[in-house]
Amino acid sequence: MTTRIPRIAPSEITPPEVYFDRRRFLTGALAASAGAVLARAGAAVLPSAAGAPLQYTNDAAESVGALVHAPEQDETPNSWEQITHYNNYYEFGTSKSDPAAYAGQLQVRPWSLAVAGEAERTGTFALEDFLKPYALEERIYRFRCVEAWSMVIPWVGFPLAQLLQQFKPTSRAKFVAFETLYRPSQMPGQRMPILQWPYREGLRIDEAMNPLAFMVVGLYGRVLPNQSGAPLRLIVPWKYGFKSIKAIVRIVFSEQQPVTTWSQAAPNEYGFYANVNPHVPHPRWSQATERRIGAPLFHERQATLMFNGYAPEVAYLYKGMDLHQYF
Ligand SMILES: Nc1nc2c(c(=O)[nH]1)N[C@H]1C(S)=C(S)[C@@H](COP(=O)(O)O)O[C@H]1N2
Ligand SMILES: [Mo]
Repeated sequence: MTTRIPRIAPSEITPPEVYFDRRRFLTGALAASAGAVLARAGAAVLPSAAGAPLQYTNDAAESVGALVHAPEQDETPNSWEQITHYNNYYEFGTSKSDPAAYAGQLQVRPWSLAVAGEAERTGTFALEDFLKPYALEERIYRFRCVEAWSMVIPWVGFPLAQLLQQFKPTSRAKFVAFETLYRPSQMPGQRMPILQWPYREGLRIDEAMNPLAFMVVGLYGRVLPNQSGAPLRLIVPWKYGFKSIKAIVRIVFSEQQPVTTWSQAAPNEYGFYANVNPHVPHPRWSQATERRIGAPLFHERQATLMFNGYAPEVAYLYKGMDLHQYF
């Protein structure tokens, strides 16, 4: 059973302890009265200002709280400050502080998205129209970068599976590919040959249909800041972070496995599948453990979990595949 509870986002950036306390409070206080208010599905409204409060309709604990649970790891969400000041976003530079410093210059309005390829519905859509069909919800996911650091992040968005239901990929579609905006005038990293721009990623259709695959427009109940991938990014919590492409402008359904930026740059280091796997080392470093961002200095590294702790939800996707081959 799903109860939908309207959420009132805090009016300022709130420390995680307070934020999560308030959420528990709201759950109790509003559960009885609020059912009807946002019972209609869809009609996501995305304010244009980064950091503006978002409306969403669930409590994360009800949404996939159970799926997120991995008691062998610390599940305390990272702070807004940590999540938005330690980033990978090479369009703005290769250092972790570059995105927070330079992504503000990117104009994320107006924004349009193209959907193409093997689907019943295709076309180009203004962001506002594109988002209309979806009810936003919150998901608290572990996030694991291939560089062996990790965070816990409260995202706001909608399941990628719902997007597929809207555009109806045909039976020929085996993959879905995503492309980031290419706009060197506002993305200084794109003026340098760091990667082959635009950044591209992709999933198999059955991976995209998994309920954990998530399209993100918000963070901590607020509109996503630019450095986190505004206005729309992907989050695939059981895969290394580079699969979670930011600032998406194009989605293509295809029969062939799409070329992805990192596997093109270094095929021996970054595969198409890129499932988090502590047993398969990266050629230059182990994946057995990870550093949780914000952990106290000299704190022990924590063990990395198979599929980042989401094995019960996603292992079926890879039955019969040699996971050592599909790094
Ligand atoms: N367009 C684009 N998307 C991207 C990247 C990038 O450089 N450009 N970096 C990826 C990598 S390596 C990681 S770990 C995550 C980082 O997301 P975060 O900065 O929100 O933690 O974004 C991914 N998505
Ligand atoms: Mo990453």
